[in-house]
Amino acid sequence: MSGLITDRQTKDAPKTERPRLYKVLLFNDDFTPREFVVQVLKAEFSMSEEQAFRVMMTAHRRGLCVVAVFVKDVAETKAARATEAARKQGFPLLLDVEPED
Ligand code: TYC
Repeated sequence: MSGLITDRQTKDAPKTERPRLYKVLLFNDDFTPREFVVQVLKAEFSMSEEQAFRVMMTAHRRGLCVVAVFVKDVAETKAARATEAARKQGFPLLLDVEPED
C-alpha cells in the first residue's frame, strides 16, 4: 500500500473495513406504465409482487424511492440493466445510484 492517509482511512483503521454502499434510486415519470415498473423491480431486484408494487407506488407518489443498497458495482449494474430494459420498450424509466451517507 502507498502509505497515503485518506479521509476514510487512518493508520489505525482495521484492514477489514466494509466497502461503501450505494443506494439504487427509482425515479417517477409520467409515461412508464406502473405494471412495467413492477415487472422490472421483480426481475432485477428479486422482489415479490407486493414489495415491487409498494416501491413503485412510493416513487409514483413521492417522485423517487430507494429500491435497495449494494456495493458500487452491483448497484450500478442493476440500475443500468433496469434502465436499459425500459429503453428497449421505449419507456423513459430511470434508475440511478448514489452513495449512502
Ligand atoms: N407515474 C407512472 C404512471 O402513472 C408510473 C411510474 C411509477 C413510473 C414509478 C415510474 O418510478 C416510477 N404511469
